Amino acid sequence: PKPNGDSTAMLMKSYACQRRTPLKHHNSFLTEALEILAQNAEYNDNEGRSVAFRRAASVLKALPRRVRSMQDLRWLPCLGDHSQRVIKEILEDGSSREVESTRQSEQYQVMKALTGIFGVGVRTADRWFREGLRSPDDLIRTGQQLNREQQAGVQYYDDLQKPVTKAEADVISDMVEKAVHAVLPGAEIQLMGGFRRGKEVGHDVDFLITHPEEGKEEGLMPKITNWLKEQGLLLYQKTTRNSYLEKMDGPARASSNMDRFERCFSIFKLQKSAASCKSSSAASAEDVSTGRESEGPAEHHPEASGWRAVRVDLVVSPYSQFAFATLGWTGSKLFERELRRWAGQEKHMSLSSHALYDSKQNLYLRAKTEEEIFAHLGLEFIPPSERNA
Ligand code: DGT
Ligand code: MG
Repeated sequence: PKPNGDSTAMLMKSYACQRRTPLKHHNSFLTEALEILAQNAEYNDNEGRSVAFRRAASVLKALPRRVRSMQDLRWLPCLGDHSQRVIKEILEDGSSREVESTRQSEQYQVMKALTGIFGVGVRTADRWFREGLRSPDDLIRTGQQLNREQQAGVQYYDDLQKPVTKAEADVISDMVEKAVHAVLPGAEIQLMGGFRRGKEVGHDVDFLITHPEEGKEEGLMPKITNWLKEQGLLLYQKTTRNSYLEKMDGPARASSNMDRFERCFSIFKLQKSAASCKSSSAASAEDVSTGRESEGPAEHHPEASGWRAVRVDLVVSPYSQFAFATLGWTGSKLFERELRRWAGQEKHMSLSSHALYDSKQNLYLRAKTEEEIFAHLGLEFIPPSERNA
């Protein structure tokens, strides 16, 4: 007879989109370690290795109990040799030498700091690292050429490093709702990303905006951003235009991870008194009333001012694509990746945030809800709170 734990392990499905992954789980002592190796592989431009570690971590997140021995892992999918070695060492010695030396390495720490700047990707960070640059301050000191996005990233670095709380996300939601309804009554706004999955903090706040009358959403983004600018609520924004055309982009492009909605990468100015009156000191509340926040971003001292900068992503979707956009913007990133892999490898379909294309039938499968998309894909519906793969 098999010990109790084996039955859950044997039933563990191999695609993350077939499993329920809660936000809080029992194995963060292992998943954090594996995710450091995944992150490091990303910094070294090794996507395959990175995904392998992330898939291994994700399987452990779905387990109903803490892993105590290698026996517990016997029947689990997605655990490669390397991940197993790391897990074994942590179970036996309390930590993994490879993980600890990665965590301590200069390259890992510098890449983390530099890619942590809004507008800086792995490639740019890696070039700067090889040129001897170590921190956002070094970029300013050495007079690096920065684009507008990176300038904002450096300028608001300290604020943007601080996690955004759910309370702050709720205040931003109210601001976005006000802006959208001022320029297009009847539009619908949905909080996306990590907060839709139940996270208590995030690195940004993501919103999806649509209107039940198809076509009404066209040209909406500039109106929203103009309204926000007039109210003095925007510190930075860059809008990219919607460039999705079904005929041209259709199946070939549908599986690509970047979507083509009208999208605004922005930085909001959030009054601290609004969201964090519980946690902020009386002194910072006073700063607001004495108008010290109007000193302007160039002299922004996060601790002293009455406001903070928050990264906000706005996406506008036509109503007919709203279900796909909702599914695509809820995450987690690994869950999304696994959905697309499942669609392609198991169903001969391509899924994007715009559409689902069935290559066998040569047609687009319509959907009004996320539930319908899971059904098209032959998957059991997984609610957002269990997509924390
Ligand atoms: P966070 O913000 O770090 O707390 O965590 P998330 O899960 O909110 O991650 P985030 O904000 O980077 O992205 C939210 C979700 O939106 C993510 O799970 C996948 C999706 N997403 C992000 N960027 C793109 C994109 O360019 N295209 C598509 N289709 N989806 C994206
Ligand atoms: Mg997010």
